[in-house]
Amino acid sequence: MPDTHAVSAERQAYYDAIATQDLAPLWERMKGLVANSPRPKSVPAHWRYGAIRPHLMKAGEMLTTEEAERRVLIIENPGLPGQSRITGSMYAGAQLLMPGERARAHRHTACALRFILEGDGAYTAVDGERTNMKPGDFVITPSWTWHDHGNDGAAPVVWLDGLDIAIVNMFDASFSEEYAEEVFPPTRPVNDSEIRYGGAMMPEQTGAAGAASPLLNYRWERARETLDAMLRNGPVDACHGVKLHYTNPRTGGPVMPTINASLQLLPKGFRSTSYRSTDGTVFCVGEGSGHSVVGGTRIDWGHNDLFVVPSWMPVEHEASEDAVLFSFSDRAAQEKLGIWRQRRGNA
Ligand code: GTQ
Repeated sequence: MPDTHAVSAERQAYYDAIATQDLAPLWERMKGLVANSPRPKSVPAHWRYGAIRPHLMKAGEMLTTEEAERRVLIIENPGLPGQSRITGSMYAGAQLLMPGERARAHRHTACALRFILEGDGAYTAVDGERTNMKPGDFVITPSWTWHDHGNDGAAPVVWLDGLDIAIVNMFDASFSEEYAEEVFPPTRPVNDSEIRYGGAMMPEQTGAAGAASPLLNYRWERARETLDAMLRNGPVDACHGVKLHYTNPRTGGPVMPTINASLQLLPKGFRSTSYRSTDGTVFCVGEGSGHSVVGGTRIDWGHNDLFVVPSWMPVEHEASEDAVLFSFSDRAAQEKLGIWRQRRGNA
């Protein structure tokens, strides 16, 4: 962003001359380039599930998954039109699979997460392991893993997709390919990773931990029970209520190298104190209702709604009934780069 001030004719001529050599004066750009604090282009935004769903169902009538490969409505931040981003770094979409449908096998450098919104007949298969998905489950598709989706149930299935596409593209590091067949052949039993890694114990094994969690599905039921028990036992955090981070069981770190995901319980009547962090965050309402004030904008949210808190904007949450918020952000990447910051309270 150029600083806005009058420039003398001599300097303007100089700037025009150096521009022909692909040079530019840092002193005109410094303040915009190296900002004193984050200036996100993304804005606080809210999508009601009731507004997304009819459009998604219409797409279900209009085109098949053979045509679409993935039948997804991109959820795009109004501050970043045409950029397929919900925050500065994250992609989000709402994906629909009708009964009996398949979404063919492919893989890409970008890593993906799913948070299931509706319907319990679908599965995702990752490198040959299927996991059946139920509402509220959190499922990962690590970078460069073959994945296909299918709905064997009787009802439509909808989930939220989150991908680090903008990060991969910022590095100009995107590769993708389609598998020769529609479905990648099963290599392991259904839910195998959950059996091995889902129980807070580690299988005996040698070798270093991979870049992503070996556990593919983090169940809603288990997380929800834990949140309830933590609420009973206390304490409740002033900024976050009761909050759990999904972790890689081998490292205790985030589920994937770039993305951190969390689930938090805001008990009925809870009002959080102001919080801000440098990871612009996507929230999806897993249960209940309430409102959040994001940089001065009030957002009244209900079940399956999505909303965004851009980087460094203060947020306060209030729950009008027991509410559970799923969220994801690029915090994992920022922490690795040593640039992540947070501020609790209004200081
Ligand atoms: O399900 O593999 O929303 O590759 C965007 C890109 C979903 C997927 C998206 C994808 C997928």
